[in-house]
Amino acid sequence: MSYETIMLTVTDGAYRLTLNRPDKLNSFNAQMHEEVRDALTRIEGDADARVLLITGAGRGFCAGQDLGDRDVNAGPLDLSQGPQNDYNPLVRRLVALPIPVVCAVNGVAAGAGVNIAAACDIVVAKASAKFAQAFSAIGLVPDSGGTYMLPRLMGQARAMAFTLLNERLTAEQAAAYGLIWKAIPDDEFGAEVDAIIAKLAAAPTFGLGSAKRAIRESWSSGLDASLDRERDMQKQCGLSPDYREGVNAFKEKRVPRFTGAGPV
Ligand code: LHQ
Repeated sequence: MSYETIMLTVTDGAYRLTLNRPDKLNSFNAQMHEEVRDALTRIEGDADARVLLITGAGRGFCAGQDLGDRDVNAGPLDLSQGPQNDYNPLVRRLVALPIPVVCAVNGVAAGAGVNIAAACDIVVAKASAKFAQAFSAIGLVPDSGGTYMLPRLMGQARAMAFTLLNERLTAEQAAAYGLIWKAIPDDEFGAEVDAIIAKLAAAPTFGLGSAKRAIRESWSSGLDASLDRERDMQKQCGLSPDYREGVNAFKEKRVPRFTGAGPV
């Protein structure tokens, strides 16, 4: 499939997916959902994938659903279709990807745009970027996992006020609240994102993917189950060539050369 609403590149296992409807602040329409689905299928099927970056073209990251896509005056609409067919599978796939997913919030994020970012593993934002939950302004409930991720990341008091008041957060606030990893000065943003992606593309991917899964699964389990999960995952990681390479490189005081592979 060739893409019109996204861009997808891959170099040395580092995928970069750019939402590309800048005149609509990269809001999602049906075509964009279809193209993102196709891109994720490609990435999921690539055993050499090491990291995925999601970002936006132009001055925005993503303004959520394209509000021009539906005629709200044409009769009752079934809004469960968007979450069911598009947003829920997207969030589930990002969370399940066995590689780190980095979100580079290059400008305003609103509605599902915030919650898709929150579903990614590492989120950085341009210092000038803003975050707006937006749903409450049009009488909707946050979807795309917002009611799950936001209270866990920010705490309920902040998640609730962010949602109900629809106040815009600056990137600095978002970082201070735990919604994102960090805000980066605008003029350093591209270089720092590149450095994060380069680091993750050269990392022991199986171990990172295991850590991602262990942290995410801890949200729905207790300490005992988490300890058991860590034990079982450590067994698998210990059988990976990257474990041996990491220890050998440490002892030999050299830079490790990781392949990303799992147990062999
Ligand atoms: C847009 C949009 C947009 C179209 C800006 N659509 N054009 C799931 C399931 C089912 C149904 C509903 O939705 C969902 C998930 C959702 O995400 S619902 C929430 C949808 N998103 C919003 O409600 C956000 C609406 N946008 C905004 O509040 C503001 O535009 C933000 C805060 C994103 C940016 O504000 P500004 O920086 O002041 O920019 P702007 O408002 O001037 O927008 C720039 C252009 O982008 C403008 O077009 P124009 O032709 O006038 O330059 C906007 O119309 C367009 N745009 N968001 N979601």
